[in-house]
Amino acid sequence: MSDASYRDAIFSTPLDKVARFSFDERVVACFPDMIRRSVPGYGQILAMLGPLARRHLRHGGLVLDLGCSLGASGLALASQLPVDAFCYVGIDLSPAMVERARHTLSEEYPDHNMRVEQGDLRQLVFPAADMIVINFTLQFLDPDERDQVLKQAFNALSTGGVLVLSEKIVDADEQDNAWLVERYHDFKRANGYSDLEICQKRTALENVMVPDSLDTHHQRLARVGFPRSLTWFQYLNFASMIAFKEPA
Ligand code: GEK
Repeated sequence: MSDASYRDAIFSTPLDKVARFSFDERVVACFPDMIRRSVPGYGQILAMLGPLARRHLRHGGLVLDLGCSLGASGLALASQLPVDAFCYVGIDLSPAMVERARHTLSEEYPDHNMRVEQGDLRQLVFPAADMIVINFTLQFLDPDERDQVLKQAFNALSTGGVLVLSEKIVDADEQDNAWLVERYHDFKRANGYSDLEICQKRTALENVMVPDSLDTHHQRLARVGFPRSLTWFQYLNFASMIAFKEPA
């Protein structure tokens, strides 16, 4: 596959039947463009990973990136931290994502200790880590499977370690939620998506991506063992949280 990142035009023509969204070769080819134009705050969240690692990672500690796609978190960390500051392991279910992520990381940062493995984070035995990043991936798991994955993340973290969890969210208040969704569609239009693309993508993601409210997230984080968590970033209906595994 070529290294070029194409413009996302997957839903630009009318489709008789909109298929369920999947992370296949077509999506991989335009993924950097798609996520940048579809996720408010994506770049800002990535840009904060360096400062968060500087604050919470011990020297040379492991950053585990679950649902890493093309390894954007690894690239962001490598652009900000020296070679010996951290190790990075990315995990993703999609073989097409993994293949391309491996290629990009080794091309762009050959001297950093970063690798990507194909795997299902619902079945993974998590390695011990100092920082775990789950950016926009928990939302793709069945809601019943989310506790178990976060419990594993909690168990895998060293004391003093942190989980960074970024997600699309729903607002519990129906009126506020509707307003946020409308402004999100404005955000997508401003980034060049047509009404047809917005509508067809929405259909494709129905039942594939099921967002929770911020309250549900923080309650889940507490339930699996994190004594403290907070929302450090929100842009419309997209948010990033940090959960701390502190000494008892
Ligand atoms: C980024 N974090 O660029 N196990 C492992 N991976 C999975 C699973 C699973 N069970 N289910 C879905 N995925 C990235 C962006 S994208 C978000 C994450 C989006 C993977 C899936 O293959 C895809 O690569 C990723 O989760 C979600 O910072 O596309 O909105």
